[in-house]
Amino acid sequence: MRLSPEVERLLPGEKDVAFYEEHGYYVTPKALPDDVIDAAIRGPEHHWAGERDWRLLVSGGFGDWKPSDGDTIRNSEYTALQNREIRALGQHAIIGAIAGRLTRSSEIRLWDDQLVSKPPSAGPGGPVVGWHTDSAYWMTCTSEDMLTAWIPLHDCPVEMGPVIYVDGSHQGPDTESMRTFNSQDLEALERRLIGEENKSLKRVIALRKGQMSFHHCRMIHGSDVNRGDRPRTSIALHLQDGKNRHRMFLNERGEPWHITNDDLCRKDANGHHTAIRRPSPSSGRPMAPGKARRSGPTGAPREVPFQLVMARRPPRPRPEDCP
Ligand SMILES: O=C(O)CCC(=O)C(=O)O
Repeated sequence: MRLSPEVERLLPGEKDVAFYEEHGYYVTPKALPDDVIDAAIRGPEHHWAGERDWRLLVSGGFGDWKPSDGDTIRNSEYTALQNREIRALGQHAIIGAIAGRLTRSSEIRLWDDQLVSKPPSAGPGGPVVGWHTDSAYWMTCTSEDMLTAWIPLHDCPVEMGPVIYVDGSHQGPDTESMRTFNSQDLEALERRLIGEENKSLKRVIALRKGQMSFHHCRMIHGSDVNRGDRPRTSIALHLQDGKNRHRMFLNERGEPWHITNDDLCRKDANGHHTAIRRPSPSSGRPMAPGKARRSGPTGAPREVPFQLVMARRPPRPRPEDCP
């Protein structure tokens, strides 16, 4: 896609890309116009009220806050596949263009998204997002270069609990098991996962409306209590670079790893999902972990890109759409 000169000016340059590669994050200037954010902000309200513009192919197994869950952190996944306002934001050209620059990739695809809203807390505690890495949840992905655009839907000063990064942690070891998004004891996690010696590497990413912050999939990150006077609402748009492929991954118990994307993504020409262990064409034995492939028409191994199946028909009309 050809970008306008205005968009081109907002893209990270070589110095910014080098910063991202070294530190694991990149904060944009104001890149999303106010009208784009203002249009998107209606999306969460529709979504939380149970309205859906498109239905997902699966109905459980992922974050999906409902009013009966109460006044806690609201974590709703795959909202861009279900809600037109959030999809419009996620499809804004500049997001993919920035992600493409940062990963030096000519192709960026949607992977997942999380609408995260933290209610304000006046008391001693309050909901937080536990220190974690995104890649720890994405074990069926081959790419080491997946990334997330964190997009608050309003000004997000420090007191509202924006995302916090541990500078450079994407280069560290042992981040594969940090599946602790839901852990509520930030301090205990910090002692265990970050350590006293790395405390000074924490970066609190306060943003103005229209700014975004991108982080590497192995980056350790979380967020603290919202001490503001209104909900802190953001979209974490998880993105995959062009080379990402599905792979078989077995957990500690030897069971195949499974995430919702495995159900939402394209199947092969025979209707088989590549996550299913099946005999290799040559040996009749199960394929080795990490080698899940399908055969092309000639029998040559062919990798299958992860590609979400998005409904293409127009969204359902809402009462406010009718004259
Ligand atoms: O919204 C937050 O506080 C955390 C979001 C997050 O985990 C992410 O952007 O990957």
